[in-house]
Amino acid sequence: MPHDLLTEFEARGLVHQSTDATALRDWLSTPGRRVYAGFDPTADSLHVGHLVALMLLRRVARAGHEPVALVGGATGMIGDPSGRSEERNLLSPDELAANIAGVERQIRGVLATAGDRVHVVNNADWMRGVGYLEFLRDVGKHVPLSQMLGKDSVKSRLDRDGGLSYTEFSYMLLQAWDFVHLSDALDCRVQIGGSDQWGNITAGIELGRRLRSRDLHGITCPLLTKADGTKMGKTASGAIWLDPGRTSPYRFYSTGSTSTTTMRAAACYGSPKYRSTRSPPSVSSGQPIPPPATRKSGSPRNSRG
Ligand code: 485
Repeated sequence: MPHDLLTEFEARGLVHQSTDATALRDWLSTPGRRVYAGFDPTADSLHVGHLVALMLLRRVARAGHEPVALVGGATGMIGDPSGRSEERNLLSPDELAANIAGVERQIRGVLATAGDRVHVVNNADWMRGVGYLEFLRDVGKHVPLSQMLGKDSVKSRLDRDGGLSYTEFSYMLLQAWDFVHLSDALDCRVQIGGSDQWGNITAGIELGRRLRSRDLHGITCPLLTKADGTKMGKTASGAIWLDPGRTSPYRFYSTGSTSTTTMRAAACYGSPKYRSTRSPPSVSSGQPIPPPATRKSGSPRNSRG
């Protein structure tokens, strides 16, 4: 009997928004359900923000289900505008290939001990060879413009100088199609991601309903934030990479312990009782570590992004 994954995520403070909880629980009450999260190869290493999603995938396996990690070989060619204030530069084919290899290696590494029912897929495998006209007819035709314009990732950029290109605007269609494709190919009906992914996840859910009359589900987790509450990513002050050659283990733990989410995420690893039984890693020298900021709560559930 698998344990209730949604309840566990909630108890750990790892749910920011979700689709209908009753339907989700019902779907996850049967073992062996596939749950996916996607990772775009924007660098040759993942960073600590991605680790939160990878740990959720490990929990998916522990709960008796099958994690699906998607490497965005196709979406990485475009670049997700979600949570970004500026247009991205396109990566060269060589950069992309190196990034895909690095990201895939790390994903496999983190999920290596998550059991033998781990799936690692690359959306280039089903997007390569899809023609533009075919995509417009089969996918674009079923997505109302009003829905696309209503997404935060689009609205926030349209209001700014520079706006966003048609290419980045179209990104959500690719991710939406991935979800439908994975529901066809693997019967994968649950997608997880950070809170910035809600718009893309719900675009897939709506497409699944329109194209397949199928119920797809989504869960987002809070974004990893720094002690000052801002998003922890590839910032000017430097990302916290998973590649030990980029961020040493020493720096990883000393910086990570200033983040409440990292500590919560770290607590997720060891505890059977949904509570941390470990103290954060201690540092014997170097900069003193400021106390973590308290988490802001009260974010809405089930609202549209
Ligand atoms: O079908 C999919 C194709 C691509 C993606 C997801 C599903 C990637 C997604 N659009 C994305 O950009 N994710 C970010 C990334 O890859 O860096 C981060 C999110 C973060 C968390 C993490 O991936 O910003 O919230 O979801 C795993």
